Amino acid sequence: MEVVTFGESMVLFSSDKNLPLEYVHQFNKQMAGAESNVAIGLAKLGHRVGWFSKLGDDPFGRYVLHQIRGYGIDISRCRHTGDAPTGVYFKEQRTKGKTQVYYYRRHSAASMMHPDELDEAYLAGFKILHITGITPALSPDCLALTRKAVASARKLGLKIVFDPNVRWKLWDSEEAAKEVLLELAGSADYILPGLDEGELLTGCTQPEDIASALLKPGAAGVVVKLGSKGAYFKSEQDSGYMAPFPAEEVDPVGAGDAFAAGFISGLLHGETLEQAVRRASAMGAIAVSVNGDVEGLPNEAELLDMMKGDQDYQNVKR
Ligand code: KDG
Repeated sequence: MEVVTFGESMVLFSSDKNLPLEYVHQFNKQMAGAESNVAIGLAKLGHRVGWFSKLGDDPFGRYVLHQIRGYGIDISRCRHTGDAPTGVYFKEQRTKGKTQVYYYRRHSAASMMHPDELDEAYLAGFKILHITGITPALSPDCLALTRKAVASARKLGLKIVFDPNVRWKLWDSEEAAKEVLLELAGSADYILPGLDEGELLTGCTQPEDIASALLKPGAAGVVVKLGSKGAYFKSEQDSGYMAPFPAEEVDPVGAGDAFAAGFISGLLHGETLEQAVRRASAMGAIAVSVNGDVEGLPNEAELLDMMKGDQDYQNVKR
């Protein structure tokens, strides 16, 4: 197996209408979750992936599980509980580009994941552990589980890819978020912050300074995601700006997860940091141009076609 990730996946209800939710009468049901988005992105590219969580013993839990299993992702370590429900959230789009989310996930089944339930022997079968800053924000036990998974991965020699994925609705304070996320960044091999997240973690405002501050001795690379402006990457040996792939933005949610999936896929293909960031950027561009977190994600052939076909693409190296 290649990549393992874990976290909360929820049922997402969204509307086709750009209206405040109090005026919406019909909702579309989808499945969402940052870590399962990454797992699905990777599985669609042909990688062998494991994802685990804790789901409620309810119809939504079964729905989430069926969806993820349907992509060929190993869900053998996923747990169920009758003590708490599967999390749910609603997405409100008032105008194009103005999206709000409303979570109904406090005390959800996933927030009850426990460090004692981590199967370390299972982790040993993977090359890469992907984690996000969402899981440690779910509960003290989820924080302990994340810490334990990171420690196990380091012991077992897995590479760790960390996406801070700050979700302010889940943290009590900026200090609490910063402390935990910096700790996790300090244990990761690859760190993929957005510009705002980089600023939160380092106090720096420029991508170059953020990357330098996060690139502790021993980390293999930092990639600062700059949205429609592309990305900045840095390792001990290499650094540069990656121009974005052209994309018409329909739904930005899930773009960071697609970016992470592309990046990890590049690592698994033995690509250089720059090449992996190019793959990541292409995935991000594809994700923003489709409504839904994962619906638009490509298979390997489609991704390569998209990357080849883009004549205007320029990689500006500095
Ligand atoms: O990155 C997309 C996620 O934000 C979405 O799928 C829901 O996992 C989610 C979260 O915690 O917001």
